[in-house]
Amino acid sequence: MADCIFCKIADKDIPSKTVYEDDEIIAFHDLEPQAPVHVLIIPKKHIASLDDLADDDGELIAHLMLKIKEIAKDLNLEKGYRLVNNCGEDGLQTVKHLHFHLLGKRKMTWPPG
Ligand code: IU
Repeated sequence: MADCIFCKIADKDIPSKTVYEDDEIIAFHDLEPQAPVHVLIIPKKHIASLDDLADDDGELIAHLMLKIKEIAKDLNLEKGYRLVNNCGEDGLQTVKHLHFHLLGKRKMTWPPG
């Protein structure tokens, strides 16, 4: 999508610190990390949010989820991590391209803000 910053990252029009990439997804370091490790995992295909997933996106999302545990392993998050998806206005989603935050290397707190 022309105006989408994460589509531009996926297309390499904007550089990112990529930690994993294949034909379907890309994972890169967040520009404003909220933990010592803060990586965003996105589908390359533009999907605005979790709410906008279509029934036939199942394989893509399963692929993305299964890669997250590999990425966590590659990033040495052996003590655990948090996976976050902010969806919509109340979820405080700021970038309207589906993404999952992978946060690690610090003890998280609960409940989230
Ligand atoms: P959110 O779930 O939509 O609130 O998160 C968007 C994230 O994208 C946020 O953590 C930003 O720091 C991050 N980000 C980025 O890494 N690079 C960018 O160019 C932009 C946002 I715009």
